[in-house]
Amino acid sequence: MSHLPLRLNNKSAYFKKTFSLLLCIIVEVTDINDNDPKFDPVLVTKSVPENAEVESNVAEIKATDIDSGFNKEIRYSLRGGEGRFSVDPVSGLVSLGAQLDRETTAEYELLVVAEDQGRPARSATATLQVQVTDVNDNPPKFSEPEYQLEVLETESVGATLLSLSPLSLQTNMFPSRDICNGTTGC
Ligand SMILES: [Ca+2]
Ligand SMILES: [Ca+2]
Ligand SMILES: [Ca+2]
Repeated sequence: MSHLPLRLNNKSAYFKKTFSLLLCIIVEVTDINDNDPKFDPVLVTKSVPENAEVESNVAEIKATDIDSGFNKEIRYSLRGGEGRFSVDPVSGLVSLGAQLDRETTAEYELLVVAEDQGRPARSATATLQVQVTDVNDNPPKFSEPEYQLEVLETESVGATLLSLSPLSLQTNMFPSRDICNGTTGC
């Protein structure tokens, strides 16, 4: 809004007197929605343990908009994430919407959309990468529930009969065991 003073002069020869009038004109510049919302940064990476509680906070992704009024009022929404995440439409706070399982999905890539309330609306996106970290929540398992062997009675003591590798669903945990023709290790 600007105030523009205008001075009008009226010099009358008859009255030999000067009258002046000060007129104030108010010019109000109305905003148009000519700016997109902006994320900074546009890529956020977060680590979340697979046993994190539902509704716990994951990240706060904020955008700004230099317009005014409705043209800068931002609402947030999410794309992707298989329904396991939700975002507060006003604050941009991303939280866990369902239980995670690293052994099923170890990483999610979400698109956070910020849309202003102008007419027409303008929008921007940011990427949120969620890396699900491992928790020791699975016991080791053998690939078969039962193994059968035939062993010659002439088999020498200490010979390897079967090599078993119990499979673990956890990361970096693949123990192995040899079954030998004896009561102790081969
Ligand atoms: Ca504007
Ligand atoms: Ca805007
Ligand atoms: Ca696990």
